[in-house]
Amino acid sequence: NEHAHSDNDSYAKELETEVLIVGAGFGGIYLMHKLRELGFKCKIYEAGKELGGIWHWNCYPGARVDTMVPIYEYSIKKVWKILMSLNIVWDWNWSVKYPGYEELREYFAHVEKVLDIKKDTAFETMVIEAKFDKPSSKWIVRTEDGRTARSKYLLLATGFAAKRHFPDWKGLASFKGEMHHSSFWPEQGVDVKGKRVAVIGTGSTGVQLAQDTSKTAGSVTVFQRTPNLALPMRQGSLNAAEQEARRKDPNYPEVYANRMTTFAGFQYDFVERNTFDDPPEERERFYEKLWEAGGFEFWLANYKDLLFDKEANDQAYQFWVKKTRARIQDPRKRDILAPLTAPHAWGTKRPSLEQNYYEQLDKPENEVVDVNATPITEITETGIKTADGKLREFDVIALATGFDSVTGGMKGMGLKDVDGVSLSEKWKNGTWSYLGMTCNGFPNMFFLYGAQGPTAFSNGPSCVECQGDWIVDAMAKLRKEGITYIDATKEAEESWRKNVTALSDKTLFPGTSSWYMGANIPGKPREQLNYPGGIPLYNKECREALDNGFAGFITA
Ligand code: N01
Repeated sequence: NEHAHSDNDSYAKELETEVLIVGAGFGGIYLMHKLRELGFKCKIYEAGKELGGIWHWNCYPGARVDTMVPIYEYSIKKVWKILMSLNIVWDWNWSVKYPGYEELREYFAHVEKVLDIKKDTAFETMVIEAKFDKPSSKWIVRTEDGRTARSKYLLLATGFAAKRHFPDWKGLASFKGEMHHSSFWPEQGVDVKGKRVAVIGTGSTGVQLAQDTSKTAGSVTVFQRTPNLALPMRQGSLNAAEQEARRKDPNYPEVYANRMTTFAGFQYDFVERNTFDDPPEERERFYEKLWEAGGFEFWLANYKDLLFDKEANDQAYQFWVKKTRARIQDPRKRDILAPLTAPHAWGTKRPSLEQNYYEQLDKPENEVVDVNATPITEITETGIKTADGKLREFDVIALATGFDSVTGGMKGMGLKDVDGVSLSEKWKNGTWSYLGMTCNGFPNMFFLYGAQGPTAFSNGPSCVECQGDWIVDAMAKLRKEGITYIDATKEAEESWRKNVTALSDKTLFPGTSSWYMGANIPGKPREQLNYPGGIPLYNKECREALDNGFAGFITA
């Protein structure tokens, strides 16, 4: 490794740096860029081979973002001081409203051209331990291949989906065909033409995988535990000239600024009316309008009580079920994919954006297996066995079984606090953080897009920029005030956890078994893992802590 990267000192066996960032996705890149502008010396350790985080890992068939561009991109505008010319990251034209992984990878290549991140990044560098050394007041970080980094600050930008989940089915390793987890799909792809494909799981990933592979596969069998209450994406192409013209508008940056004013960091927000404020015909017209607009509008631009009031929520479900059932001819599949009774409050699990998922699964060669009625009991050499004793044979099995989301990545990094206690021990019975960015006992460490931040309830880039700006401002303030040590207090953590829980308890989220609540991993504590108060309130709470002289922190 050292030899291969001799021109890049980020791979040094003993690395000394002011700031070590872990992860080179949206979050890590943003932090590096902003900190460099302020003169901080930064390095990134990244487990993958390229920039892009989840878009580096995700190359399963149909992988595509469910958030519309340009709000799913950086707001960064960079001035090259030496050349005195302006070079901007947002100067990028997309071909479609919801780009696929290939195009997102091109975007990250463009980001690299402008921001020059790779020269300070060590790829294929997996962190296995990080502990704070009290005498030197430095983080000592070890990598899988035996390198060590020492840094004043440790910033974690490892995302919420860094640890894959494989259910412990009997015989999982015995399958003789091709079997891949969605986030570890072979780069060269898998030829599914004419083949018998199984997709296990119907989260955002499973829906895209099934929809896409069914175009060419001989047959697709979806193993569904919970129906995805998916929404029509309404994909559309985008024109370069129009995008360029739009960017010339002096008000264009408002596109990004507006994200910080909405609950989920989108371009739209819940309306200021409750569901039953409107008479039935008007409500129907309103739902219809959201439905036609497509994307997440039916979720995030809906009535403001959608995620708070069970009866209001059921109105939305009834509309969804009527629209969706009309698209499925096979009565058995219709009942599995879109049951008349809501399986959970609508929108308390992440709805997928689909293009023709229901029509594809409706085709006679494809099958939907309800694994609640007949759970998977075993993976055999040739296929998947269910509780009714039936063995279905396959050439390819796609595991779209998700992640030990939000906390799994950070728990798996070997992080140790000032007393040598591991984060996985600290979080064994539940998650404690302060502001969703710091942890008591882990001084000079900040994380973003993780536990108890807006994370999964937010557009990724919006969350990253909101939290990233806070971290960068906090570090600048520490430097200005000559503070070299900062640690969240236990009390601050307790009250942040209470805050997150109280906000969550007002919503319908706790009543649904979802990865938002940690419920997808056997034995994982059930708790709200994301901050459910929306970006504006979150930002206000975090800014107050900063403006009030690092309230909730011990500094030295
Ligand atoms: O993972 P998931 P994902 N037996 O955890 C099922 C983002 N993302 O990779 O719902 C049978 O959502 C499980 O069933 P259930 C996005 O935020 C974005 O799809 O727990 N089934 C579920 O159906 C997303 O939410 C994009 O009952 C089992 C599925 O596996 C997040 O990442 C694309 C099982 C896992 O779904 C995670 O999405 C992809 C078992 N033992 C991902 N265990 C876009 O923007 C699990 N399942 C498009």
